[in-house]
Amino acid sequence: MVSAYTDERPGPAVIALAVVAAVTLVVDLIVVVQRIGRDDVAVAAGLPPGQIVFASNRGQDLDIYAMNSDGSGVRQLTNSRSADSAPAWSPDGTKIAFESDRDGNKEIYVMNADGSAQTRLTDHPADDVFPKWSPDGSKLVFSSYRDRNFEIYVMDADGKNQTRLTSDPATDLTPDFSPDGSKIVFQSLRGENGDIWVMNADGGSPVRLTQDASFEELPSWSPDGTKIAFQSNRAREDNFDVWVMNADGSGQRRVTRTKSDATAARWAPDSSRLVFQSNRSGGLKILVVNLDGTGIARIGGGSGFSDYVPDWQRDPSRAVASATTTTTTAPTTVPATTTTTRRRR
Ligand SMILES: [Ca+2]
Ligand SMILES: [Ca+2]
Ligand SMILES: [Ca+2]
Repeated sequence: MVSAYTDERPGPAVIALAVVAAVTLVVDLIVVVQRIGRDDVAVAAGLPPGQIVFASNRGQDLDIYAMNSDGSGVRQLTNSRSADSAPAWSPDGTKIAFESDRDGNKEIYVMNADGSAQTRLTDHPADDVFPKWSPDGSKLVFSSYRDRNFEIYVMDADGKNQTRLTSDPATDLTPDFSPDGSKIVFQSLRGENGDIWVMNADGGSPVRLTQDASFEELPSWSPDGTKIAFQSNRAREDNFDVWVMNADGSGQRRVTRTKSDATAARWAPDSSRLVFQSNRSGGLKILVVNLDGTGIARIGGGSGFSDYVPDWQRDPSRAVASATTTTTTAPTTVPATTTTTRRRR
């Protein structure tokens, strides 16, 4: 199963694999120790306001948290014994859509910004993943495997009228609306490797925006509508960086030049910079970067756990009222080393 943004859940223990995993972990730890000190980054300051919602394994498993854009006020929003991930702010900042396998397979859920009223929107045995809101908040676009390959679907924000927008045997994933609501950008493997495509909001007139033999994934449309961020390994095999292009596909340029993967980029509410995840300091951290690649800094985070898939609240006037600040506890799961499915050419 392709999952471009969450780690695979562990299967049954196999002794031989466990030995290999243990050796790999030791090697990884040595690499991490070597990197700490030379590859860490400053703590972010002076960023645009607004809450950043993200997934983290800092508790017992993968749950959804929110924090201020300076990393303060971390609050745990979900606490299920399952993997809750891919959180997405509603445009008005009052709700968060997310995916979870709490009911046996991945479904789309929505909750209030304080974590209350968690409600399932999809109900299908196949995986339903990666929700994103329409600009008016009336619809959610997501990916579903219900057709035996991933297709892009749209539904009303209450889960009604689930409608398929793509129809291609290739994997179609990770959609995101344009800010004017007229188009949807997504990643597709139609070209044998991942590329970024855009289509009309009704699924018509799909156009391929990237033409590179590497993997282009996880597109995110800027709030001002002019640009699309994505991740690509075209610069170096097996290392993903954040890239940005104009909304018509022109002007593709690399933003990050990190030693390890920089992935899952989303935009600051003023389109001035990007928030993304990177394992550059051992365990995934949430970082910010200016569009010209300068100003890389860390938001929140800590040692011994990973923070994933950030999404920046676009209406910062909607601060979350309930501020039950969580205490960071020792992790009980091994931090994932990457959230990007490795698919080699
Ligand atoms: Ca499902
Ligand atoms: Ca498909
Ligand atoms: Ca490509």
